[in-house]
Amino acid sequence: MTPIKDCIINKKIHCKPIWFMRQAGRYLPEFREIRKKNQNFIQLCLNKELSSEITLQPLKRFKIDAAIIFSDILIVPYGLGQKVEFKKDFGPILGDIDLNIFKKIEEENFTKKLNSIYESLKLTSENRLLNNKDLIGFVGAPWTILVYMLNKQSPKKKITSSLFNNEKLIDELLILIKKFLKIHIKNQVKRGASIIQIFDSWAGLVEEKKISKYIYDPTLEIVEYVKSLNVPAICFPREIKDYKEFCEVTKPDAVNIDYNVDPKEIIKNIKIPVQGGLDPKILLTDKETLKKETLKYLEIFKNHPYIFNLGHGVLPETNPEMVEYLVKTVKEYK
Ligand code: 1CP
Repeated sequence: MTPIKDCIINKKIHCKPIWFMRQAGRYLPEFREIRKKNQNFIQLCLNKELSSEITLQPLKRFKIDAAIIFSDILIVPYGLGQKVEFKKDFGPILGDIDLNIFKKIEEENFTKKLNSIYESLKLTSENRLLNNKDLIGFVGAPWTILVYMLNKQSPKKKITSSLFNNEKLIDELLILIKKFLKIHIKNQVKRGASIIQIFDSWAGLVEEKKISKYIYDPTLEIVEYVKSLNVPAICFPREIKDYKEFCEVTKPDAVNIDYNVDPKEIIKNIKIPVQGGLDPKILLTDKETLKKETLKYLEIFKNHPYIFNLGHGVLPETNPEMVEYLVKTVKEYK
């Protein structure tokens, strides 16, 4: 059994496995080198050799316990037929919503369009660097995908409050999103993903009275689907107000906490395995601070199944040496 599965399934507390959200990406010079020559980000995700190479880059540098497939949560809207582009120094830009187009997409066309990603998973899972390590597949949670599809850009830049006025459109869209997220999950698992992480990066934006409709119900449905494939589901409901309630309702196998929550409160309230928490900005400070903050999480979760990770993705300004130091600190902790 891999160290992460040992933690999630057997609830082992003695080894603290480690991997990072956004562990492959712009902070690595070897990634920037490939990216420079591949301006179209979606096409890069769809290049199975390069995608597999990028997925393995962090494993060549660091003693981490998992690879996460190099792709993006917005590949699902792309597969559905919405235009998706990534503009330099701006982020994603999506095209208009056309339900008539989306409704015509069948499982077979969708799978064909994204087939290189599944091929990349297969290629990566066969690589010897993956020996006794997990290959993490992922999706965006239905709510976060809905936000990007309707807002057509990152809500960090701007969010229009009237976006959620058209309930009929939203209801239809949610059904389609859930259907295709499940297909994407199934395809990833078939080709070698051994864990599925569900990123709800914008969970914190939901109004309290809409939380069941937009977060709890659809997430539970996706978590149950992942479990039905015999693969663990890790949820990351970033900035959700109540992690305890979220875990009780959606029942993931493990939960990734964000850096705004107090880990001491989490340990009191949450029984399932926990992942993450450390503020990625700590990696921009110095080794002493990094060690102190890392040990804080390790001490708090000493007697709890805990997978070391961050409270959000590795920042592009991060020095890879700091990541290496963090891994060393976790691996040497007894
Ligand atoms: O070079 C570049 O400009 C591309 C930067 C980049 C990268 C490396 C983007 C654009 N996506 C990715 C890869 C990616 N995205 C991975 C690969 C695997 C790994 O972790 O190493 C994963 C898991 C994601 C997931 C993802 N994409 C999320 C969820 C996690 C999170 O960070 O909250 C989200 C929200 C996205 C959307 C996205 N993709 C890229 C950008 C710039 C954005 C927008 C982020 C925002 O709205 O602020």
